[in-house]
Amino acid sequence: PQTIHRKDYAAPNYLVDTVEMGFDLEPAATRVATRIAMYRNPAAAGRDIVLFGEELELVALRLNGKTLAKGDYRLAGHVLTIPAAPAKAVLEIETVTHPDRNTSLMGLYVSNGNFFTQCEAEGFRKITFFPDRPDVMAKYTVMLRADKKKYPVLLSNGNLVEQGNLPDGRHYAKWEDPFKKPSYLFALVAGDLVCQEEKYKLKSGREVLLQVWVEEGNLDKTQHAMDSLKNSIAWDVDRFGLELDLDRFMIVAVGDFNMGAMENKGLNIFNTKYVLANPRIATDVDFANIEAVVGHEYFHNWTGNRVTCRDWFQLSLKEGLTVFRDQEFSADMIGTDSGRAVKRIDDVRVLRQAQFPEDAGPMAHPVRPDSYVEINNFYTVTIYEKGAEVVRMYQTLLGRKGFRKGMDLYFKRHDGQAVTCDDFRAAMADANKRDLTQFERWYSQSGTPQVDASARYDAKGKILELTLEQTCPATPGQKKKQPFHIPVAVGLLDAKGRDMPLKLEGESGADATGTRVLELTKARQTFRFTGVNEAPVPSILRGFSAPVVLKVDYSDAELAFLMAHDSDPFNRWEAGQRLAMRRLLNLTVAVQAARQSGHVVAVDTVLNNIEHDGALADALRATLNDASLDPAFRELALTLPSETMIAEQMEVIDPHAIHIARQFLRRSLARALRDDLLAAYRANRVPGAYSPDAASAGRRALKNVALSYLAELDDAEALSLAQCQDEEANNMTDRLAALAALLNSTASGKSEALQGFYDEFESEALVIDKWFTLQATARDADVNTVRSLAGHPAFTLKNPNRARSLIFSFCNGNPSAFHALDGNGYSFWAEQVIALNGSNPQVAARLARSLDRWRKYTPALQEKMRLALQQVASSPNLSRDVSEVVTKALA
Ligand code: B3K
Ligand code: ZN
Repeated sequence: PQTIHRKDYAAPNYLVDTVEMGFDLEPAATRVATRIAMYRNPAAAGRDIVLFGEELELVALRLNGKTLAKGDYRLAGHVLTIPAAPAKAVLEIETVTHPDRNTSLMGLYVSNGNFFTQCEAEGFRKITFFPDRPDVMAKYTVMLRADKKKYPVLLSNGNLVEQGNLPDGRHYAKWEDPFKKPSYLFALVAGDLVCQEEKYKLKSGREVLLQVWVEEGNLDKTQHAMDSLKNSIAWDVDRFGLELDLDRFMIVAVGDFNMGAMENKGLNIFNTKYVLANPRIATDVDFANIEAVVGHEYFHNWTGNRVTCRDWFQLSLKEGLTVFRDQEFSADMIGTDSGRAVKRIDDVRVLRQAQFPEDAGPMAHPVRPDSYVEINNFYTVTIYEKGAEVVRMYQTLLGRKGFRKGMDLYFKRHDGQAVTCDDFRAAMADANKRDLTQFERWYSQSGTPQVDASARYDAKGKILELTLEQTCPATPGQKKKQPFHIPVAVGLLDAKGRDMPLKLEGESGADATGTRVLELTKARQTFRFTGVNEAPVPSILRGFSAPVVLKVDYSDAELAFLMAHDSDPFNRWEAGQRLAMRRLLNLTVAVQAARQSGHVVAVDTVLNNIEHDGALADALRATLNDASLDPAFRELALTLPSETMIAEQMEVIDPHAIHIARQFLRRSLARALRDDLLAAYRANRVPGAYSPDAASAGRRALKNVALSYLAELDDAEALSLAQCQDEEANNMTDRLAALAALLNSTASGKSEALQGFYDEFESEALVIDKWFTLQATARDADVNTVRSLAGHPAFTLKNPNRARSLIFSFCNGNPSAFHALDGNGYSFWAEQVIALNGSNPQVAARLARSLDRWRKYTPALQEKMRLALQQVASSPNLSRDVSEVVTKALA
């Protein structure tokens, strides 16, 4: 397959004014008539019209009214070229597609009998031939025709301008989108759906119609999405002065969907997982995710749709920015400072768990990549989450007000345009009269920078010298890196744990107490704080002010001190994680040593004999019992770094040793904190009707983490707590937590509990997904468990949510079982990747990434992983998607 390079970007030869489309919707063969009014682009040299089309039957092609004969155009692969075309060209194209055979879920497809589209990134070309690239923006008018009984609802972008009946029981609807848009934002939906709708008054006084469309029977699950939409609309006005520009805004839920959701103009299409919720079927996390994703897609209306990307290398221009916006939205919805901090910690956990490994592996790429084979492989945590961190750094450097000025200038300059990440950076720089030249490296250099910090206190001179040194590891295609522009937020704590005044040498004026943002721009820099009256404990990278790995030599005592006192909640949490990580790594090494000396059976005894760890338990107890702390924060503090996170800290990954070590630490903490955990469990029951608000969710989270620790002890009291909770719970959060605790214990009656759960929720697909995940990630699950679940009548690879619930959950969420020494996990993985490759390349390529880090594992596992990768690489009919992933992994 061919590699596409950013440096080869060329403006399109022709631009498009208007697009008129007519659809005759039939599952087996849908006829599409398209009329494109084009004109030669003065900014381009070429005179050929270049269109893309995939898996289409071309029925007719006319240029300015004249039918084109075979010799008048060239069709090579997916590219249709009309050479030396006139300056103004009206193209009429008739194509036929086969939605019912479309298992890739790109372009026009059928899900549960209804029609849906997904066009980003390059799905529009599966509907018609078109200059399907984001820098071609046009106005669309769409006529939908279909059987009225089967498809009573016909939706597309923009406003409904006409509808009526046709002969033979058919009907039509005509939609007009008043805004120019790139083809990737086109959408249609046709089917038997119902909606919850509301008229909503904007701040400006204009009234808009909001609708959430679902299948009949799901109307009891739309309220939260509707509330989230209204909150999003209000928030974007308050925070960024951005108002909804349409009279009508629709969200539609679909059960078969490759990703989370899609921001089609005025017609957002969502995975049911991010729309449907009520206390019976959705967890607190589901409720929070729905709010975030509804917000995310809505915010795209400005950041992505009104201002879009010039080319797909600029994807983070809209995604990084929009993730940043949804993160801020969710934080503001919680409203409290501690809530904001909890949200920040959650986001950083995702970054570390998923993006740091990506940045250190074979698929590492800059936030603005230089090349790709398949663009769908670049909807990554780097583009999204690291991209959001990059946007956040502007705000950290410029302040909230300065950031807002930059946003205002960005829209003033670029509304209605397709632009680049450089344009965004220029708006931030110009609006604030700042030089952000060096900041560009966050877009062009891949890899996670490391910052080494060391402090030296001069008691005589009352000076604290803080030296920061940055490096960045080599990544594919990038051996040497230049220094980044890194905002490092720091504070200094006195012996009582209070923030000290901060004044850098040579500065005049009042001292700022609290936090200050240092700008690290060189490879090594020393910052000298003056008037520091006692030796402080520095708190560095507060709020995680940059996406870097911070190395500091803290003693255990200093970490415990920061855990107890830091005014910055992020670093307070971070100190606890550092302390826990230290223990976990020591324990892992001890497990390996014990194994080597033949003590396989006596690992526990060996671990019990290594220095007994009171410090961590004491620090966690203090946090657990500190009623002044937000329960949600205490839950995060009590949660140990995941096995994946521990793995990333090791030179050579030994998943089994990690698992044993972490389990050991969980058990010993449970023993040490038993009474406190029981007390926390009891104190944090939430009485009364269920509400997903952050405060209640935080209490449930703390209660349930306490339960999961207690269940490690396998004693009668803990198990009966879980059993009671399973029986009495009035919501899915508590149900699942209880069931997980039981499954991971030695309690009897597990299979009855699972069966009962299944029977109760058989008709709720999203809950059955949870049922599969629960079993795939259970502690005693192995590849045979998963194989037999894959044979369950409710399992199908064709539905992405279901495939993810079982296969992905096992391969990515149960490391010690997946990496079984016999390599059976890897053979299973290879089979599934190959099976998915045939039906849905995008989802297959996601699964293919589970072996990204194979070179970091123990030699025995490495070899087995390499064989599995090769098996996939050499299988026939490999999609571009999967091929790119495994080729890069093996390179
Ligand atoms: N923009 C879409 C993602 C499309 C993915 C295409 N493979 C969802 C989002 O980020 O909002
Ligand atoms: Zn997005």
